[in-house]
Amino acid sequence: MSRNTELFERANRHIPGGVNSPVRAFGSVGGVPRFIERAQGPWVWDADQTQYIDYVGSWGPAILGHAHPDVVKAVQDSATRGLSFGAPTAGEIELAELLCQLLPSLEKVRLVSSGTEATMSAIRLARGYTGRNKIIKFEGCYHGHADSLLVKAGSGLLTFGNPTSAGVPEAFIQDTVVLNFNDIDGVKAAFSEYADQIACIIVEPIAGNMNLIKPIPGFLETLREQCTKHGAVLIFDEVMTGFRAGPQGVQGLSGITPDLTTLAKVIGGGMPVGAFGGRADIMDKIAPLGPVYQAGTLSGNPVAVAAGLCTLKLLQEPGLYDTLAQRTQRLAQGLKERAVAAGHSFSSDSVGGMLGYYFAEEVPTSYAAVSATDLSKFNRFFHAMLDEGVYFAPSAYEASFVSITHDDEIIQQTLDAAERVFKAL
Ligand code: HOZ
Repeated sequence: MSRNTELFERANRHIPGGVNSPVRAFGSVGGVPRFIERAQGPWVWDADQTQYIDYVGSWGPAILGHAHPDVVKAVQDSATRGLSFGAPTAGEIELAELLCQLLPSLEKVRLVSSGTEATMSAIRLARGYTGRNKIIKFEGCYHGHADSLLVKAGSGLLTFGNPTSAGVPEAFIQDTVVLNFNDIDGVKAAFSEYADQIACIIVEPIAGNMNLIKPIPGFLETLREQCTKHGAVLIFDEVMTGFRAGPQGVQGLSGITPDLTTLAKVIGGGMPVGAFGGRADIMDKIAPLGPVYQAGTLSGNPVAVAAGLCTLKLLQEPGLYDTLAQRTQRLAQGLKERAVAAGHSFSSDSVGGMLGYYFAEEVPTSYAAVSATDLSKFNRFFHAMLDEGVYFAPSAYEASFVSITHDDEIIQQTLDAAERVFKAL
C-alpha cells in the first residue's frame, strides 16, 4: 500500500474526510490525496517521495516558490524571539505601512489571521458603517466560510456540489442578495429594488474560486458606480488576487478603487495572515475607535507577520511581476495549443501568476459557464498530469498558481507532459 493511501486511511479515522479543508480530499477528481512532506521552489514531494511540479502553491501564497530561504530565515529569526504575545509589535506597524503604501486604496488596515476573518469583518464593518443589512455577492465567488457568505459560493462548495452550506439558518442569509457574476443589469436591478438597504457589494474582482473567471468590460465599473450612487460600500475581496494578479492586485489592473479590500494568502507568505482595509472614515468605525467589534489573539502574530513582510519586500524586485505574468501566459497558451492540436475543446486564461484552463471552446465568464465545461475530462486530465509529475489544482472550480521559481524549463516540462496527456486523453 502506498504511504499516501496509508496516511489517508489513518487521517479518515480522526479527521472528517481525512482533511482539514475540503478541496484537499480530491473528492471531485477522485483518488487518494497526496500528503506533502516537503517543498522547495516549484516542487513538492509527497509521502511516497514522488516529486511534482506544484501549481497549487498553497492556493496562492507560494508566489516566490516554496521555502524561499529569506522567508524561512525571517520566520526562524522571529520565532526565536517568541511566538505570540497578545500585545502589539513594531512588525505589525511595518506590515500595515507597507500594505498602505503598496495599495493606494488602503488608508488604514487591520491584520487578522485568515481570509475568512478578513471578509467576515469587512462585511460587519460595512453594515456597521452604513447602518444597512443587505449585502450583494455573486454566484461562484467564495469569500471564506462566514455564515452570511456561504450562499451559492465557490471553491469547495462547488467542488462538492453544495453551493449553499447546511447549518446556515435562513435568517442569517435573508439579507444576502446573490447575483450572477458579470451580470451588469442584475446589479442595477438589485439597486433599483433595494436601493438604500444595501450595505455593500463584496466581489472577487477576478474570481479565483470557480476556476479563474475575469470580469467583462463594464462589470467592475458598474459596481463602483452603483455603490457610489447609492451610498453602499464596495469591497474587493483580493484574498486570491492581492499581490498575485499584479503588484496592486485587480484594483491596480482595473484602475477601480474599492472602499474596502480584503487580503490574505500572499501577504502572509505561507503563514496565516489576513487583512482588511480601506477608507479611513470607514475603518475608524472598528473597535477600539468605533462601535463595530473585531478582535483576535493571533491577529498580527509576529512570526506570521515576519513571513508576510519578507515576502512582500522580495516581491518589489523590478520586473518580477512581468516575468511571472509572461511565464503564466506561456503556460496558458501552450496548454491550449497542445490541447487543440490533439482535438480537444479547450480554452485557457491567466492573470499575473494565476492560471485557468477549461475543457470548453470559450473561456467561461460565469459560474453557469464553468459548470457547463467538460468536468469529467478535467478530472481525467488532472490525474494523468499527476502521473506525469504535475500537480494542478484538484478541482475544475479552482484556479492554479504559478510561482517565480517556475522558470522556462519547468514550464516546458509541464507543456511536454501535457502534450503526451492530451494525445492520450
Ligand atoms: N478554499 C481554498 C481554495 N480556494 C482551499 C483551501 C485549502 O484547502 O487549503
